[in-house]
Amino acid sequence: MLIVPFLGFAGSGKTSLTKTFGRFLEDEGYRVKLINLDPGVEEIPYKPDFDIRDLFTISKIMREEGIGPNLAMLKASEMILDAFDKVASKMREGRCDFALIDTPGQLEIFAFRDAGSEFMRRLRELTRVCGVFLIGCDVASTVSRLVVALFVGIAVQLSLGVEAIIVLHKSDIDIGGRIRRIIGDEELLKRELIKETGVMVDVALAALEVLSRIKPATRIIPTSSVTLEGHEDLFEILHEVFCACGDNIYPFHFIRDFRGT
Ligand SMILES: Nc1nc2c(ncn2[C@@H]2O[C@H](COP(=O)(O)OP(=O)(O)OP(=O)(O)O)[C@@H](O)[C@H]2O)c(=O)[nH]1
Ligand SMILES: [Mg+2]
Repeated sequence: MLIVPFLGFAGSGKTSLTKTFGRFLEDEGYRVKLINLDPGVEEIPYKPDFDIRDLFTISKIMREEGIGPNLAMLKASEMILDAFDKVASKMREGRCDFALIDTPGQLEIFAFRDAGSEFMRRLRELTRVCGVFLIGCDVASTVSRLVVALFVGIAVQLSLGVEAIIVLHKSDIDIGGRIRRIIGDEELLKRELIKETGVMVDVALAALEVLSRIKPATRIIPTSSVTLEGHEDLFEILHEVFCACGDNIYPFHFIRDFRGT
């Protein structure tokens, strides 16, 4: 079994890609389990095999504890960790090739909290884990934002201790393919970045310097839950991980390089 957590900014398309990629895998003949770990979501467009909302929801925490949504989200991240054994036993039930995990809307409550990295550590003890980090084409309204999003994608992998394939999601709105050209060509990315003005450009340039050290190991796939672009490519990369006997797609050297060890 390969566990695939979908990670990304709020609204980046995690839930949609969990649904369409899950369906894609099933059509390829794989046994797939869909796990919803977002206690804040109102409606999900797929039938989950495990739904954290059966245990608690954000509105229930708010009501019972008399707290606001942000604090409730923080509490929820601990409660998700407490539910680990239930999630694990659901994944182990019957046969399963891919377990796709739809993570909470707010990236930070899962990716940058101890509970999130502990959850991932326990998942890795079960079997192989390879995340998918989504960058929605709608965040790439400026090149500096795109670079910062890429940087966050790497930071999330380091914080969670899990490798992830970065996808440029909602590729159907990348009319003319400008964003995918920029994201796939470091020189073009730099040229477009320095055309922009404002303080974000300096931040993005610094981020780009770090990224250029790790980017050779990173292939970014355009995906869309509308046109289904990229599902095959994503599958191929995950399939390599699925078939690898303990070898992962991305050598962990980039993490070592990043840490300078
Ligand atoms: N054009 C386009 N829109 C998409 C795509 N995938 C998702 N969306 C839209 O983006 C919005 C957010 O999608 P979700 O799948 O709910 O994203 P999410 O990351 O799960 O959102 P949260 O869990 O609330 O953070 C919805 O309006 C989707 O219809 C896509 O591939 N193309
Ligand atoms: Mg969602």
